[in-house]
Amino acid sequence: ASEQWRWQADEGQEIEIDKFVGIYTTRDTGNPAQKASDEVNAYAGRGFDDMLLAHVEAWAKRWEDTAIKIGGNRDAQLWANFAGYHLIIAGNGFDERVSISARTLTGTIYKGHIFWDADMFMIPFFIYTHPATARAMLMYRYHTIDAARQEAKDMGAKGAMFAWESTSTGEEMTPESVIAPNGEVILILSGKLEQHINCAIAYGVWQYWIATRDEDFIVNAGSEILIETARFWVSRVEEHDGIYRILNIEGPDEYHEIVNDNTYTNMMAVWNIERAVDAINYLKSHHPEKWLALKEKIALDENELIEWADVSEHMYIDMNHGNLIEQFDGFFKLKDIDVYKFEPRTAPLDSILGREETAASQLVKQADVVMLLYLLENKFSEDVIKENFEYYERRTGHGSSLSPSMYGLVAARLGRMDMAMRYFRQAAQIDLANNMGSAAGGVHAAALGGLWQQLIMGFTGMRAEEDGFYIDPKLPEEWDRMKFAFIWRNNHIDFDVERNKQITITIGHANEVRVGIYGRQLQTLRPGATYRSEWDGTTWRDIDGKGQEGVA
Ligand code: IFM
Repeated sequence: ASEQWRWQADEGQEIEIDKFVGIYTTRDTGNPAQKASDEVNAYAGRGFDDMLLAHVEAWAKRWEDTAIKIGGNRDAQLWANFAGYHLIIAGNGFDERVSISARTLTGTIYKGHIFWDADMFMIPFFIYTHPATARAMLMYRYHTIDAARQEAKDMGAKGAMFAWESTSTGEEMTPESVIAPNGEVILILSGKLEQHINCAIAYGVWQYWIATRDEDFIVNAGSEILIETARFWVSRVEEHDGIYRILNIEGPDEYHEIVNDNTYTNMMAVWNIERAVDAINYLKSHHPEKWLALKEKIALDENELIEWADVSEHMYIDMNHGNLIEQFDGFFKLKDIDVYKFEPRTAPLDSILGREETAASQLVKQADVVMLLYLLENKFSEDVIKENFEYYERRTGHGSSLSPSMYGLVAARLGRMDMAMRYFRQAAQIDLANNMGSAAGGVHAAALGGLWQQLIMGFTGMRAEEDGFYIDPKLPEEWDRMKFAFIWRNNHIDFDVERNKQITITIGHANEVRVGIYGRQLQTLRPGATYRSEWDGTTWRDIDGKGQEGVA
């Protein structure tokens, strides 16, 4: 679109031009030109200053629910702001037909395709800062579920298998191969094998449901996603001597393709089935007529649930290596490696070793077992978490931008603050210092979402559960304070953590919330009140409202 203006300019005269642009497409309305022009005229009538003010106010409101203030470390503050800003501008709570691609709209790598990056790494940020955007992203999955059902059918399976890389239709868009700089044709198997994306989508649905209690969503969309993805897993497993196995699969670690029983996938699949059962029970007890309608819509015979229970109970989970979890069957037989022996290095470890040697070694590309230690923390003892973290940390090359923040998060929960800070810096500098050399292709949005998760789920130790949420702040030594906010079930909650001193929690006016120090009982905190917890030298004391403002 171009326009020309002509006028007779007098010497010294100032001319100011305000340009208003409206964009609509036939996706939005039957007559996009008319709609765009009506909108432009309406805004132009308000004038530029008025619009600028509205824009500033909208940002201020958004920042109130998002901003994290870090005292004592200016760099960390800038990194947190950068992550929040980029995620905010990438999300669109008004459009359920799109989600956020791996590099947002800032670059062309991955061609705007949507990966598990959106559901596992970015959606948590939106759930707690702008639930409408999280909902729209999940509804994108719901609107593309027919393509996922077709994919499952084409594989001879039941239920729905979501695409590893998708666009507006939900069909599989992962390229089948790429040509390496040396001319070698490299097959890309992730489109066929990284089926753990189903669990990431289920995870997004469940986290959103826990944090928002959005009945309309769980009843009319979320349950169907949980059930159809669970159904896929039940038909995907193979039974061998009473044990269910998932063969020929790829977990998050993309250096090892076509493996058997990737523990991450097996355990998350069981989790997926269990949450689907929870959703069914919820529908049955709270919305029985909706349950009957859904059952009919997806032709689900309740006898299927007997098989679901059997698969959940008898899925193959490695228990042959003491506290250590084998990433997949045979992983421990691969050649051992210590990534620290290659430091300092500038090239990714898989290019130093070459593809074949990498695949034959225990070099891990990105958080795989370590993701489990975070996502399914309740399933493991502290010793199991520590031992596995240490084992995999020495064997992970962080060849994916999704990795450092997850290691940083688990390190923070374990109180390994120097290491947590090192990973936090590494994750933050992927775009800001181009430390992976790929920033020109666009911002690494999953790393930005991961950075937020490291801050909230890692450094402040937030754990969301069905009955309420827990916190357990452990701040790096150089930070004296961290202020942050998030939304829990419609309520804006402010936190002010003074390192090893005091936590102040101010509850918004919407409703009461159940909050606890991690490892202790949940307590009921009243709307509009302020509570505190003090550091006793080793741990946080129970949250105390007595004598505090707003609490009787
Ligand atoms: O989804 C990721 C994957 O886990 C690692 N390779 C890049 C993808 C897109 O960011």
